[in-house]
Amino acid sequence: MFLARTDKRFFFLCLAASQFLFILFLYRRGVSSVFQGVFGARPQWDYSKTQDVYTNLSLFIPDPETVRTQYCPITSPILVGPLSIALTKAPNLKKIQLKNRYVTPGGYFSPRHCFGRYRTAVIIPHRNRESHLRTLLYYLHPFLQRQQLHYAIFVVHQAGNATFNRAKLLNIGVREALRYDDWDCLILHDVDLIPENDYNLYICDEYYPKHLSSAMDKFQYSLPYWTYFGGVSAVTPDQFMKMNGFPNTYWGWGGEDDDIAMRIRLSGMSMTRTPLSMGRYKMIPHDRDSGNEENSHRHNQLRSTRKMWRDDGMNSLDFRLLSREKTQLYTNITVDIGEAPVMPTEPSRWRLF
Ligand code: UD2
Ligand code: MN
Repeated sequence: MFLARTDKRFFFLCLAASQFLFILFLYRRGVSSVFQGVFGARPQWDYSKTQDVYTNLSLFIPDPETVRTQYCPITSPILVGPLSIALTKAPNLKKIQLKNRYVTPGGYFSPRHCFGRYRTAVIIPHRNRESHLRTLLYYLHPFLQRQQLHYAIFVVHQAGNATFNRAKLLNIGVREALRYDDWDCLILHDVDLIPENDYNLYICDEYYPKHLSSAMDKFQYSLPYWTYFGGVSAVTPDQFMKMNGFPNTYWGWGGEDDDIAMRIRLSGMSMTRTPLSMGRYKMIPHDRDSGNEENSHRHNQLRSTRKMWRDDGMNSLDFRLLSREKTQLYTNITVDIGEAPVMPTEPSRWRLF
């Protein structure tokens, strides 16, 4: 039967409306769920069923007789997905060491039965957060071992009481970490963020900087805004140098993450992200630290990123190294990074800082 012209119109209108509703239905859990729904990828993770982060690691106790002959598989066979995380009490260092017997001084690890396919350096900016650091080390070491990475952990410690400078510490961490090994991937990691899913691999995207902490509990497991790049990210040394590293001039809390997001674009790259379903993190609850007060210049600074990024970064990095020390669970780098300059009110003069 042929439909009358008005019936036809009504029919197509209904069809379009139902398709629109269907897309809205898929979209309610984020863009990645549309692809998963349509292309039949991995089902949503069930975060009510979690496993201990040390599960199965004992399967990889090295046999002294065995000689490594092969690379580890591309995807580690012992990943478990959602992990149990308890943030009540930070474990002591002794306990963490006992649980991670194959981590060598400096916080190094290399899979024993196969050659690690990826070389990853984790860099953590730090001051006065010892209990957070212990919690992170407790969860991160087994997490990285499950992924069968060749890795090391570097903690960059800002000495003194001057205003904190997260991005400058990360620049220093990169420069220092590259003295130790030829890393494929640099993971820039807040001390208080614990990954909840071990399929969130700590390896880099071949082409673009990657944001790993796409879904944090403090933002109800969604992105606070589209260009957000705070928390945990992964860049190759080449990508890092291409954007001249991070800015050195953001003293105190805020703004540096948005500057980083802008320099990615300004240097001709884009940003990739772990899908929200996997990029989940718990942040250890905390108040704002003293010495890390809000940076009141950040909005003005962000207006001049376009002019500044080529001059402010790895090529202008200067600091005083106070010590390099290999502790059992990480390499500690203590630095004097100076003090926040008194900012002139005229933004065109900021180039001098
Ligand atoms: C958010 C971002 C963070 C950064 C910051 C603004 C999240 C989860 N993270 O963190 O990436 O963009 O805003 O600067 O949204 N730290 C110390 N000692 C201090 C102060 C800071 O170790 O006294 C380090 C530590 O690694 C910490 C990080 O700096 O995780 C960021 O500082 P924060 O945790 O106080 O700021 P937060 O949670 O708002
Ligand atoms: Mn925090």
